[in-house]
Amino acid sequence: MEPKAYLNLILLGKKRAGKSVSGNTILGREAFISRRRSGSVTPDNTVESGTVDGFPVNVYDTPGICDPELSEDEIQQKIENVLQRCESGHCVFLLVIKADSFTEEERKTVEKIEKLLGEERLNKTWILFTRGDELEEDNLTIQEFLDRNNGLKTLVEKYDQRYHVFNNKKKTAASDQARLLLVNILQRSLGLSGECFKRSYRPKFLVTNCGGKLYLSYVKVYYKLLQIIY
Ligand SMILES: Nc1nc2c(ncn2[C@@H]2O[C@H](COP(=O)(O)OP(=O)(O)OP(=O)(O)O)[C@@H](O)[C@H]2O)c(=O)[nH]1
Ligand SMILES: [Mg+2]
Repeated sequence: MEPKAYLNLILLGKKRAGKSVSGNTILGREAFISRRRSGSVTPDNTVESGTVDGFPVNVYDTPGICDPELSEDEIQQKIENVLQRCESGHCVFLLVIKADSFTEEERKTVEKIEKLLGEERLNKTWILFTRGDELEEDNLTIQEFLDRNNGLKTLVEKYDQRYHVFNNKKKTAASDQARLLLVNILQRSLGLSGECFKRSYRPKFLVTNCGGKLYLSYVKVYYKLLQIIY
């Protein structure tokens, strides 16, 4: 039976940014194909369904912007197709960017995606940084990393701090990472800050489980009751 409440997550970004592998982290399985060596992999839109901690999601993987194997027009067409297709449900767009230097090419890629998305969808867009493992290796928190990268810091500010970091190499923690992403998204979608949750809505026993299962269950209840996500 088609679940009543589900979330469409649409992965967009430059080629090799880590879209497919991030989709795998979200779904907790090898749903999308990726390749280690250079060269683009995802030639077409693909959708895979699953759950994050019991919460139903559809994950849309898309071809990378700047993919040399596809013309700009082809890529644009494919992305427009996916945007039309997914919007029968609640959508969150994930702009996948490597937590690395933000080159001019990357900046232009972001601009292209923003143009394709259009003003309204930008409010439902999150930046998903990949390569959290490399930040860890460099002993950098995401905040320290952003402080050293003006371009990305400005971008994150533009998105009103709607960002999340994935370490796609850490398969063992995939479900925790996916759950935290979803909690962040649902919390923001419901317009509830952590503080507001703590003070007004959350019964005392939930306070100690802020990022954990109970917290997500609680958000889920709200989600189901209110059906107001976007
Ligand atoms: N170290 C590290 N590597 C990552 C991470 N995420 C993705 N990668 C690597 O980046 C490469 C590209 O990942 P994909 O998921 O295939 O990238 P994509 O954006 O789907 O690429 P296209 O489909 O070609 O546009 C692969 O070698 C991944 O293993 C991460 O968090 N850490
Ligand atoms: Mg891919």
